[in-house]
Amino acid sequence: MFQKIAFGTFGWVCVCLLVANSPGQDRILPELPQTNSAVTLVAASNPVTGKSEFRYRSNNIPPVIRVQPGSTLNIEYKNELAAQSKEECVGHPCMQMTNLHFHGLHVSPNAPQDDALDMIASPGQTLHYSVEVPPQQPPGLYWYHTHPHGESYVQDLDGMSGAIVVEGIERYVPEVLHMRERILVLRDFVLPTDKQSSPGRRRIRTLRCAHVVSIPGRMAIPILR
Ligand SMILES: [Cu+2]
Repeated sequence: MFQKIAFGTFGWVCVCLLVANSPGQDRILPELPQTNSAVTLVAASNPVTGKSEFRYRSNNIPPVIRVQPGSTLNIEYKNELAAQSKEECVGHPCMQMTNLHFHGLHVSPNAPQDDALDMIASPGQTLHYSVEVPPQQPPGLYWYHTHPHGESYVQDLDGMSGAIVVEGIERYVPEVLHMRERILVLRDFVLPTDKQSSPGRRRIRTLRCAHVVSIPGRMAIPILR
């Protein structure tokens, strides 16, 4: 079990690398798309694997969403998942419902904010989020992921998660003001052999985020949640 988790953590998608020492190392992985304005996010089914994924600007790499404390996060979230799922949720084909949860943000649980119970989109439907980030929201790294009950563990393991950066960390740690930033997102995933495991063991849903700043020749400073 422990080995599987460790492998999953390191074996998946490291979206961005933090090293700045060598110009060549910068090209190992691309920069993540980032946005600080209204976002249109799409839930779609991968035509090859059948797995669920986020689409953003015609790509399937979830963006880093950057917000200021005291601002409003506007997201249009379209469910374009295939009506018939190739995946299994709790013993039956997934129903392809989806929504968003804003992990760690101190925001309202009522629609149109962080309402994971009543805001649900079936295929063909769109949700409109308008999330008011409080002025006292601590700066740092947070994340968003899907949260439809009974289905979210499959969607999250498919990779439907991304980072949220609440700006202003330099007010608390002035040393990072001129440092280079990299966002590191590591996700667990289920190995094929895990299909023989009990449901409890398959529900590994973990995302590790590292908000990283670095300068050439120095060790980076990760800020983990
Ligand atoms: Cu969460």
